[in-house]
Amino acid sequence: MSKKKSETTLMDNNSFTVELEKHLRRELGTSPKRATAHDWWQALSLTLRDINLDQLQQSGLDENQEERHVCYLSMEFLMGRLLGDALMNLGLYETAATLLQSYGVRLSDVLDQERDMSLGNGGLGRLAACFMDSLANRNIPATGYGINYRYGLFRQVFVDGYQKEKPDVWREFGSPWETCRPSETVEIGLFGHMEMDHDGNNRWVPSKKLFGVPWDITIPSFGGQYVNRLRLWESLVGAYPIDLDKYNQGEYLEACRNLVDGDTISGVLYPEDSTPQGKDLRLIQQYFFTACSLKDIIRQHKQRGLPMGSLAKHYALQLNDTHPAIAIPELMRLLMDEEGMVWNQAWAITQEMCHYTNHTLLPEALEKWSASLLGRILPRHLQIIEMINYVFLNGEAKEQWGDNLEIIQKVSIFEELDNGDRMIRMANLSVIGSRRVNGVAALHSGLVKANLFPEFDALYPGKLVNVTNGVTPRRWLAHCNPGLARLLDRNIGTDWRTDLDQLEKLTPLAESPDFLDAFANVRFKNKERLARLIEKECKVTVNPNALFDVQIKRLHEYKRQQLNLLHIISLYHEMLDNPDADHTPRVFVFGAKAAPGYVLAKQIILAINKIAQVINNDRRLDDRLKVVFLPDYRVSLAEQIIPAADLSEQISTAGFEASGTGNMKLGLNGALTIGTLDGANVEIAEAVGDDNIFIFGKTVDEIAALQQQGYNPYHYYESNPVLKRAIDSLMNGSFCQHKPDLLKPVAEDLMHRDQFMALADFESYREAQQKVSETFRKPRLWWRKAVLNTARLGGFSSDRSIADYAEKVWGE
Ligand code: Z16
Repeated sequence: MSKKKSETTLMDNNSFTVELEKHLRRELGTSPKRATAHDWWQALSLTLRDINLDQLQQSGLDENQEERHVCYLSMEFLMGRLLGDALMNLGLYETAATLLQSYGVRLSDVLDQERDMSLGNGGLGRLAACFMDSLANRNIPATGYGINYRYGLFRQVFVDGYQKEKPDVWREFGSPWETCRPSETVEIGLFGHMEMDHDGNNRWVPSKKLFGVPWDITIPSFGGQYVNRLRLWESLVGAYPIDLDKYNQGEYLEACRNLVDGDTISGVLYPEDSTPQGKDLRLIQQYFFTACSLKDIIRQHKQRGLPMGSLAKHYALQLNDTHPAIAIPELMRLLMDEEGMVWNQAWAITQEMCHYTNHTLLPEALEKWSASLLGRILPRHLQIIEMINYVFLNGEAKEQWGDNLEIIQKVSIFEELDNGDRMIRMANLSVIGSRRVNGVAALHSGLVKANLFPEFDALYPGKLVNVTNGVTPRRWLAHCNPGLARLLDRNIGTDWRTDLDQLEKLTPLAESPDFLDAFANVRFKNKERLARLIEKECKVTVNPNALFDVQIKRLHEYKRQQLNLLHIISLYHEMLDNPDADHTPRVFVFGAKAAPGYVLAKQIILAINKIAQVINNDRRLDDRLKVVFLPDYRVSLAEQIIPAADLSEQISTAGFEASGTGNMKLGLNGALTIGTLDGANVEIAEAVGDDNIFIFGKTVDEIAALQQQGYNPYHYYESNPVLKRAIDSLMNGSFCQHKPDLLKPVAEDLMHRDQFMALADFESYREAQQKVSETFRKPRLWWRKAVLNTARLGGFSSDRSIADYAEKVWGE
């Protein structure tokens, strides 16, 4: 391949056809004439994977020897589908469409064959995927390290309005995107005990061995020139996991035990978003992928002939939340026990290599492991953590705070329980062991400093920083919204894909009626497309001229889907009271999965579904109000909803949503935001201007003050007749005549507990929603605001986030 040719596309049409047909014949044993849509999907994916693998050899590996390699450690990578994005990145979309057409096959049908790669829960996992994309686009040599779960996040179906979980069978017969690298298998230990060797040193003798087999996925930049790698570990117990002694004694089931155990570790993703469960299998998963990744890094470093002392100079570890925080004691163990370093040298390297991203302030979401549990699985690591804590408390901490017991107890890695056990605070360990700690939005990072880690901020000035999240414009604009992409190309050129600040050029066009019409036209087509999907999935007919009001995110009390629901009920009542008034037609769209054990979240799903059923079938409304809950919300579904959203619901209680990233995706595609001053909403409001966003609700300070004085939701219920009527209708069975008590738990929680103060923000929310309705009735005004949203959100590209990490976190 010549350099010149590779500047436009990496492969010409003829070679592409040849490669594709070769895969059809040799990998799938079929031919273009007989191939099914699924065969075409596999063959196309393999062809693109090959192009990426060729480029991978030329990127990161030989060049950039001097540049620091970024290792992004994450339990979750929510990649979604890969083919459409890859075709776009490699400039082969049209080529593929035309070629398939010549065989009478539609590319869209082929793309639909792909199952989402749902190896993540929500924001944190999708952020990791966007960051992989942006690292490649910034030409930063990087590897994403994670787990090759056999089953990703459960598939969601509704039965009588209840959420039911089904297994996510995403790669039953392998995935064309994954390449196994058995020769780079690593071995790790678990359990066992400590022994004293003849030099008086402690030695860990693990009683279990576990193998990690790497599966690689290529991550191309836009244009395909630069390629990085995502490396996901699969667990295996032993190269030959059948116990032959037992086998020979006829104990076949026992003989296969290791097979089962090996499969279990990387078997399934834990489905909790921001509520860790503290189960030992989860800790083993965390250690498994972290230890495999560190072994892999050290092996590469040695292969390059570099001395261990320079490890931190060549590698930066980014810990995505505390899930991989066991990397800190594991790195210490490797450097001391395996490489023979003394404590201080190992600690200096560890502290220079590690960087930790915090994604939440919710106390229940901060990971803590029981010391006895951790000590049973990883005895050596417990010792090292104790030593880290000892050195810290008797050194830096003592110097700073003397004998101030209250502070010492707060900054200690260990929390002493009344029952005698101790809990290991993984966040404290991560802050102490890292060079930088970052929050994910300006407001959040401020709260991390002021409320979560004020002592650490005082002790380590400059360690705590902010890097505001971002989203990749390749997937979340160019690929998911081709209509808007074409409109942008015609009006501001094509560079926005890799330089999202170019969107600023749209600002003057917001004053052009022709442009506004064209913009609205693109949006109308997207809404028609979503309407068809809603018809198919929910059997509900919606009017594409209505306002599409969208809330898509995990179901969580703090995200307040309940607040949205209360507003919907109040609109319903208003329409029934004044059937002849000129109501703005609305379609409410929900997408959300609840953690299987989160009872209240599941009840909220049930409530939305039941209310939807009543409203959608009420003839009196003249189709002016519809509510749909699209099942199985996931990346590929988000790609269809987002380009069609008019209003983006970002209504969390101020101070609880660390950043949010859906807010960025929706705004970029031209939705207006209705939101609280929480997470990245604050920066979004600054960027788009107060006139182009609907802000409501209590601020962080007001919420804190209310909490302080003792929050009483019943007071709001009693004193607001609209609110009272909405909650009463949940209580009295208006939405489920034959089971009148069904939605009571949701109503009762709101009236008597309401942990996230939905009732306190209800009136302000309703007023903001009234402004939304009024504005939507003036299309010119509405679309002008929408265009300005797109124009001013360029700063929320994950390319910018990665540039910030390079500068503020991994750099000097
Ligand atoms: C998660 O997705 C997030 C936080 C967390 O503690 C655990 C999980 Cl699985 C989310 C935040 O809730 C969200 O505000 C943020 O935008 C996202 O992480 C990425 O930073």
